[in-house]
Amino acid sequence: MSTGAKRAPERKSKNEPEKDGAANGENPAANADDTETQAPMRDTTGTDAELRKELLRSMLVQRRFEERCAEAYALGKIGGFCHLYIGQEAISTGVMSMLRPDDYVITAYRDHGQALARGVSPRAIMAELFGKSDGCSGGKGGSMHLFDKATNFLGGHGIVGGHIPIAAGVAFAIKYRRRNQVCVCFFGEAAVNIGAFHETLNMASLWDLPAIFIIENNRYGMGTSISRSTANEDVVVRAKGYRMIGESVDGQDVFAVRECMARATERARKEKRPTLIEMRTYRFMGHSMSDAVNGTYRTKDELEENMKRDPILLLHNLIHEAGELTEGELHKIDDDAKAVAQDAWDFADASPEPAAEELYTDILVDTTS
Ligand SMILES: Cc1ncc(C[n+]2csc(CCOP(=O)(O)OP(=O)(O)O)c2C)c(N)n1
Repeated sequence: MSTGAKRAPERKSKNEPEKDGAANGENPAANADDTETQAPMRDTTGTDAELRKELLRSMLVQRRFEERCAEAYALGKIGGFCHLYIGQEAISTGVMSMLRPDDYVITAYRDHGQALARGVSPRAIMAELFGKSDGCSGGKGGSMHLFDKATNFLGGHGIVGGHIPIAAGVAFAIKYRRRNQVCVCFFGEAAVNIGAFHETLNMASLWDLPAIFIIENNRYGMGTSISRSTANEDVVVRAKGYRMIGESVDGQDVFAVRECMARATERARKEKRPTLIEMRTYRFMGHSMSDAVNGTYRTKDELEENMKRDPILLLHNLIHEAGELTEGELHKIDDDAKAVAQDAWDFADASPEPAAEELYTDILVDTTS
């Protein structure tokens, strides 16, 4: 199986999560070199071979789906903005694997992988990207606005940080109704400088809300590196300002993601306490489909070095070395993932355009009367 990346080297531990999980203001990741040094990936989350296979399948579906998105974009089948998640799949897969179906998920515009991992239909996602009527948002939202009521997937939001307060509202509703669901909110590291992030963390802590705030730190906001935009690169230390537990984990390691999520969901369900988690990752593509892959803001060498820690490759190697699946079985999972993407493409292609009257539905003001 080729994911476009090379085999991951063994790494020594440089950034173990803090023992008690509390942010202490000294996150060693903050000033890490371009490529992190990490302990070899170990499964400490109690998965069995079947679940590990499922985690790999989930990540591969996202990868193969988005490779087809890039192709469809080049062919003009997808228009508007389109941000690929390639390289970050261990986060979506690891997080969703620890949630219940009745939990809530809300995210920013880099949302295809998260929607797929959450269980939104690949057909409905691709149709949405193609702007077709069978899309999960009726073909009117596009890439950045995937919604799905059945899986409690609340978007897909284009304004950086704009959805973070909504997550607190959802968590408030959970608590008000005396339920024990959680609301997971994903955003990039650039959003931690937005005022709404700080206001939300303050209220989530003050009101003991069952929210889990996940910073996907891929180190760049469009073409601006975190070191040029953020006075304190230790993004998770912000939790301390709001008397909240903060953790920083290796986002390329699906088991590290799962472990951290186990603690955060328990805290949210039992104690109704929020958590801020930094998941350290890297995006393998440009910011959006209109950017070059590495651009002028990062070097090809940096990109290639980080691709050695392709999350899919790390899990593939672990499963292979444990002898759980043969090369042939691993290929089969990949072929199946490609078939899912092809099926979604065919479905989206055949789906009709939204009717012209749809211009007047799903809007706040009724202009028809
Ligand atoms: C309030 C606001 N300001 C600026 C933009 C333009 N913009 C779109 S994406 C982006 C970078 C965001 O980076 P990050 O939050 O780290 O997420 P990533 O793209 O890395 O996933 C910016 C500045 C926007 N959409 N919203």
